[in-house]
Amino acid sequence: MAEGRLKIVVFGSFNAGKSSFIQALDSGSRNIEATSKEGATTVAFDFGRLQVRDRAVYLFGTPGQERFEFVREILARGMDGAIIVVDATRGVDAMTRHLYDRLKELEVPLAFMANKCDCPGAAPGAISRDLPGETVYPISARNGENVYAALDAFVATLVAG
Ligand SMILES: Nc1nc2c(ncn2[C@@H]2O[C@H](COP(=O)(O)OP(=O)(O)O)[C@@H](O)[C@H]2O)c(=O)[nH]1
Ligand SMILES: [Mg+2]
Repeated sequence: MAEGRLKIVVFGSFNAGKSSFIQALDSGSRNIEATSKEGATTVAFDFGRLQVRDRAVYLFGTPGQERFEFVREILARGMDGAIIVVDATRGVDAMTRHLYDRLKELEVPLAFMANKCDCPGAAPGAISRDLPGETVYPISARNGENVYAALDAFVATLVAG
């Protein structure tokens, strides 16, 4: 993207908290729904923006379901960084692993958000152990805890790199 702007695409399993994460960062964020020609399938994605470290950060939340691979590919074009949101009460599931493998192939800067850390069963440490060498930020998109700080830290790595 143009100088001063960052496109960050938010991935993760269905229900991990992608929409909530973007909502927590931009209260004016939009959840956009698109209905296919057949009328049956609704594809939803999110768009939010905010200022971080003098950068205009554009956040795109992708649909989590397997069948929306094509939407993820479109949204991922030209991204400066990728975030994978993981439900810390459920851990690294097959979908998370699949997204991680695909993003590793693209060699895009990547960070994980271990979400729902307000829940008693949340285990962000287990997520870190399952993803050796990766950065995992514990957050709660529900109460906003560490959400901005985590994005700020990730943006710092993008700006520095
Ligand atoms: N307790 C808790 N619930 C959350 C949190 N983030 C999201 N949720 C809930 O998890 C569900 C899925 O969240 P959503 O943002 O729609 O997930 P998405 O499918 O990844 O976009 C919703 O019921 C949210 O209210 C969190 O940090 N803590
Ligand atoms: Mg969503």
